[in-house]
Amino acid sequence: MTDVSALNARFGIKGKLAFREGKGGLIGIEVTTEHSTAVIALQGAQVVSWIPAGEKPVIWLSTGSKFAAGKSMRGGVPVCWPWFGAHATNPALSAHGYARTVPWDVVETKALPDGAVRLVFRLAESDATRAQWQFKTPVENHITIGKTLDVELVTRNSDDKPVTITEALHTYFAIGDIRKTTVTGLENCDYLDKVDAGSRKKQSGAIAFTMETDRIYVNTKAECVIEDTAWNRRIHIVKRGSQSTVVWNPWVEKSDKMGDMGENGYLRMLCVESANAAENKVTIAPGTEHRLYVSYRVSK
Ligand code: TA6
Repeated sequence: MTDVSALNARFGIKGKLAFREGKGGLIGIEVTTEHSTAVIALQGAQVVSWIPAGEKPVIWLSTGSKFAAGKSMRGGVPVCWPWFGAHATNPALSAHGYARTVPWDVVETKALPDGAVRLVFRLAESDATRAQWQFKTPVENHITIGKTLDVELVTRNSDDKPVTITEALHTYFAIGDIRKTTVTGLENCDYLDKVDAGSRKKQSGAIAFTMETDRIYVNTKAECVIEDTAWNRRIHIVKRGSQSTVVWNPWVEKSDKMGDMGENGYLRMLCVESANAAENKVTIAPGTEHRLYVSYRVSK
């Protein structure tokens, strides 16, 4: 179902949740609660905005982002699945998998007793997806909009053999100034430094940003905190079912080359991605499921 009026008839919630046709013909879902507002793109089941009441936006979306069927959006909470980064064997396949650029179906929308709104999406499999991924692994994205933003990616193995995936909730956070921002929680963690030929290093102290930064922290279940001194706030990142945390800022040269980061976009964004990547790939036994969960909140 991709017709806005039919979606509103079946899944709309008066005063809380409405489907709209957005830029590039993509369908957006506008969620309004007493605690926060959000916008979710149906393509990729991708949160593209989350604004707690009385706060600045927490999720960043580039002013230069493209909006078109089959194209990834620059910002929000992209779902990287069923692989993270380059495909292991086929360079012709898109980095970060296909989940973020294909249609998803709405399974359920619900107004919760605490004032939050919950949405469940399922990736719409097709010949195009099956051509890239031959396993029977239905995947859902469960999103709760409330005092926190909770996202849970659920992969079920309906196949008769184990299936191995890598994945990430590739979240772009909005910050005041990357040069005045640090990340805590990953002290003493090993990481693979993608701007230094993937060499393995150990984190010493908080992460500060003075150049392109692209690191996969491995074997960590730690909560992270983005310390945003420019906007005088903290963003707390809690996760479950994730052994990797990716920290990325493209800095100025790469940002200019990317073409969809907007004017000096790199200054106002930071990716802290809850993932299972590199050595932390996940093998799901037949008949079982794997859940990757994050919860975001802000504090002063
Ligand atoms: O998660 C960090 C990263 O893998 C970077 O290396 C950079 O490529 C970024 O993702 C953006 O990837 P995308 O495919 O969305 O342009």
